[in-house]
Amino acid sequence: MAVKVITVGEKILGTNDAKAEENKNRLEKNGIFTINIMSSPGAGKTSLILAAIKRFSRDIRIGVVEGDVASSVDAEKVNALGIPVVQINTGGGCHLDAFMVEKGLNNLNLEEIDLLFIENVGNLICPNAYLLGEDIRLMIASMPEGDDKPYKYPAMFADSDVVILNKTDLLPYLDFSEKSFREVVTGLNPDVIIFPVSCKTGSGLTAWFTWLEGALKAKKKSKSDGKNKHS
Ligand SMILES: Nc1nc2c(ncn2[C@@H]2O[C@H](COP(=O)(O)OP(=O)(O)O)[C@@H](O)[C@H]2O)c(=O)[nH]1
Ligand SMILES: [Mg+2]
Ligand SMILES: [Zn+2]
Repeated sequence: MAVKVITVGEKILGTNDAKAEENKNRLEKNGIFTINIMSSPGAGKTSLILAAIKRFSRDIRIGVVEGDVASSVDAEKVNALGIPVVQINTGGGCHLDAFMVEKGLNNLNLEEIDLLFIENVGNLICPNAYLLGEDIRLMIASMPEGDDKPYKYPAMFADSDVVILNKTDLLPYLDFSEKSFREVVTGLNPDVIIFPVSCKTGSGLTAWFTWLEGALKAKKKSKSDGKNKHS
């Protein structure tokens, strides 16, 4: 099936949070665990999503909202694996907002999704300022970007629940200190969980998948506890 592409304009920040809350309630009602994936362009958002699809799609119903300035190349890759996906084109906008995500949700069958990935355009400056309705915010930093990025873009690291440090396979070619990276990131965000991985070799992905499985189970449990309370 062809990928659905929606072109959207940007809304002002003030009204975003109310719409994000609406999205969150809608996603909650459908028992969907939602991950907002942020990073610079090329850090590995699509690669991480595709790896999770390959690992989990037999057991877990996955859906994807792809946000890009233009094109549907990432959505085509997800679509090729038979996963429901909708492409949002921001037409120049450098982040997704809750209104754009709502349009995406309108084009997915939410009753048939347990885990939703939102790929959030690609920049380290502003996406953290826009709630979308997600359960967790995941930031990908890749080793070739350098270990000083948390100094330069502190808000992105401070506002994330999980940091994936990708492209560890390239370490032999780089001057990257994981120790220094960790120190700065945990200084900004003491509760953050950091997973060093390589989407290329698969190294480190098991730890991330195990964490994700745990989060999905906890979500399911809180949903069934909530149901029992109200019955
Ligand atoms: N060496 C290496 N390359 C990677 C890794 N993960 C992704 N890439 C490559 O980095 C480029 C950008 O990846 P992509 O997932 O499209 O990044 P996105 O723009 O954040 O979605 C592609 O050429 C990927 O094949 C990795 O762990 N190691
Ligand atoms: Mg991508
Ligand atoms: Zn922006």
